[in-house]
Amino acid sequence: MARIVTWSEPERSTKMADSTATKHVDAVVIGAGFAGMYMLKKLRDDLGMTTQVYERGSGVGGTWFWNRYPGARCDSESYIYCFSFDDDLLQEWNWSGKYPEQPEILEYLNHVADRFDLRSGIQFNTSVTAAHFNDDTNLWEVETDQGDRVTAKYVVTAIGCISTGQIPQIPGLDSFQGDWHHTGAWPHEGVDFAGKRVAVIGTGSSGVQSIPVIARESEHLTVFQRTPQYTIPARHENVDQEFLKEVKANYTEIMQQSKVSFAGFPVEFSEESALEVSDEERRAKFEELWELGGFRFLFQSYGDIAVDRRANDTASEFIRSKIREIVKDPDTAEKLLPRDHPFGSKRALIDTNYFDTYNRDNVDLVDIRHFPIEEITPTGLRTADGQEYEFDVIVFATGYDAMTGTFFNIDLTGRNGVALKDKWSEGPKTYLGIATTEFPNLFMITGPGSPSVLSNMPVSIEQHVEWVSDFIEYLSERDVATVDVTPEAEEEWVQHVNDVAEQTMYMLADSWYLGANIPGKPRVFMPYAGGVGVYRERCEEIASTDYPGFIQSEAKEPVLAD
Ligand code: NA7
Repeated sequence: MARIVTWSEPERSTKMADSTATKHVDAVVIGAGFAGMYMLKKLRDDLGMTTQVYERGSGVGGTWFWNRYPGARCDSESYIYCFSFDDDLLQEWNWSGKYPEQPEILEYLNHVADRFDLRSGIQFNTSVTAAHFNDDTNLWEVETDQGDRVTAKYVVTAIGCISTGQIPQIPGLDSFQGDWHHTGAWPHEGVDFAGKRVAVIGTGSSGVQSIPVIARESEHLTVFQRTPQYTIPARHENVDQEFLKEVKANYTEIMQQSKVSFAGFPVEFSEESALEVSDEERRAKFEELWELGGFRFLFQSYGDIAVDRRANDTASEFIRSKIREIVKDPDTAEKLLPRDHPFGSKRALIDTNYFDTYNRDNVDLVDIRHFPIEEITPTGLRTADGQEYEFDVIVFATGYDAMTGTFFNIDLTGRNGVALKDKWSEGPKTYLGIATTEFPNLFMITGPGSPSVLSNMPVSIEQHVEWVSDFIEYLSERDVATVDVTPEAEEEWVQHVNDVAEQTMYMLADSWYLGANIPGKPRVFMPYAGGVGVYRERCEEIASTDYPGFIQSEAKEPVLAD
């Protein structure tokens, strides 16, 4: 079992609510990141429902509240990594970074919270610990770690897809005399690396973003790499103000294009085949996109690199050639070459000076694929080949129990006391990634089975929030007591999610998309790879035909708990 990172803050409130008092609201929303904030606005302000949001952090922001590690930034360009529901908001906010850094995104979300008076609807420093559906009252009974007891007709989970950090179960961590941190629970005051010997374990997004910065700030950095990565230069810079002006003049169309696109970005995907052009032509295109930087390399090179192994090999080999070109020491370059999975089968990465960092004198790379870390010692760590390393700080960039981990941290039970953890023991099962059988009136924002992590998140979040709030409005107008997913609809959707994934490269890597990073987690592809636009169309069709796949039960007199 992996160790789960405990998320806490020194300023966390110790005040407990009066545990005997139960209040009632129409809806409880869990989480105050992009999803919970917009859900609050829709339910409270647009539908006029009584709504309570609980948020474990002391501020809004979700992922962007917690991920304060050096170099943390978004891989979507800033002009498209934002809400689109309010034209004035779109026009008034000015991004400074092309790829927004964590502080700037958090500032944006705080601005949104102020602008729509969202803080008044959120109880901070509060984790929801349990939510039980009561079959007699048709209400959810929600409990928090601050002693709150609340009943609600609806529960909406806005808990994030990548929000439960994992630290591998390596013996000895408690004996380590230096400091250690997980990238997703980074101290607010920052970490001073000056003069320190630092280890970074993990080379996913968080590792690739933080390694170049920590290398600059520390005396010495050792990177422990299990799987080498394909990563494309981001070519980060300040936002071009002329470009921003043009974006603002065309925001409606840009946002509309994103909503119907494949991945939530306003770009055309290439439909050309990598196998139908000459080697010179292909190389020239790869070079051009490598220079332009960002996800263009994935989206705008050749359509078949995501689905055809031979086409993919051409891109994978190009990136390996770039690594050999950039990294001066041939042994280090060799260790950095990704060979065991195709490009794009794990989360695609973009970086700022990642491979260059290995040319620094104060940086070493240790390949732990064959000799894993065996023990954390009081002074550092030891690998399975007997090598001992000494550190002042260890950074765990070791990822998350993605998509389901945060659900399982809540004692969530549905009809007849069925636990979500049991229901999903062989992998998450949902209808549209929004609802799951036996859990009536519970809606998930970007749950497993929706495009979520395969897309530009704010676009997917907005689509879910709007779909769910439209559905709640529809149910309220008809005085429906409970809405349940039919087992057939769920089965059919789960099958569809699997069928689509089978046609992609995603099945060819040990990734967190498949739960492969968590020992014992069922190997099931969790997000929906069919594309944002196709998915939206399906959701809209369901909404416009009285929600097939859902059973709407007759209203009965609401019975409030004592
Ligand atoms: P990721 O992408 O899950 O990366 C975690 C990294 O940690 C990855 O390189 C893992 O190697 C490595 N890892 C995990 N467990 C171990 C153990 N036991 N020993 C050694 N190395 C290990 O998490 P990130 O935080 O970087 O990114 C999460 C998402 O946030 C990202 O995809 C974006 O969507 C934003 P592995 O590849 O599993 O061999």
